[in-house]
Amino acid sequence: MKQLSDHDSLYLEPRQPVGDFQFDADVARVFPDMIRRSVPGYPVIVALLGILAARHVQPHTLCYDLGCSLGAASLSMARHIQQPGCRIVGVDNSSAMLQRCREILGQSRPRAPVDLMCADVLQVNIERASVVVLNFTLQFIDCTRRIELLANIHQGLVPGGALILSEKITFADPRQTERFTHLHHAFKGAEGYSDLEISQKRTALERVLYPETIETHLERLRAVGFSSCDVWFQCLNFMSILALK
Ligand code: GEK
Repeated sequence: MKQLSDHDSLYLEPRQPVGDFQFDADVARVFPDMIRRSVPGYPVIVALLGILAARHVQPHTLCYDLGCSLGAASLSMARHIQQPGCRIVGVDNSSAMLQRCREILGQSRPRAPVDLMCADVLQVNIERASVVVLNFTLQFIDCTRRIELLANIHQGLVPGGALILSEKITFADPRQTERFTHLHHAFKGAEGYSDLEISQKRTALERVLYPETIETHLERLRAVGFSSCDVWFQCLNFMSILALK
């Protein structure tokens, strides 16, 4: 069986200049290793996502995994969902990520069917959804368009449906942002990334990933109509919210 993921050494050598981060074939090849060593708590979030999804999924509905990358959240949902007639829809706008996702799904034979779509999440029509997952995807969407995406998700959810939103976050107090950023970099160092790798990756993400505060996320979710919104996971400057329609 083909190895699940290569070791991430993409930013090991000096880059001049450091270009913007892209979800290309090189990233797809190392992605599981990259995200596990970069996002503290990622394996816990993915494991719990499936359990949360199973709690809120309704029979004969769709579960969306928006920005599905290699399908980790889709597979976690497929592992736990018991309701009849459910399909999972994985959406990503990177063909390289989806190609690798297809290979992984082919090897995993998920219990619930997973359909993949190569599309911009802003263009997808969400319908008959009982669960929608945005696992570290909203942070890559233009801030001015985030409300439109969340409103589209809310209208496409059935009553009682759930959105699971995981994001890198910032804090109203810049000293707290600095403290947690420092700790996050220490986490990456402990995971084997060098100072150069950490700083080049940070530069690559600067114009691509825009974190917001927990308060901004909660206010926007309430503004589009979610009735109950709670943070269910936080580790340093990463968190996940469960929002119910
Ligand atoms: C996981 N959820 O492993 N439309 C569609 N896809 C997009 C868009 C967009 N506008 N912008 C970014 N993406 C996954 C991890 S990674 C998070 C998600 C990270 C896609 C992008 O191609 C990438 O695959 C994913 O969102 C973000 O649970 O790398 O930090």
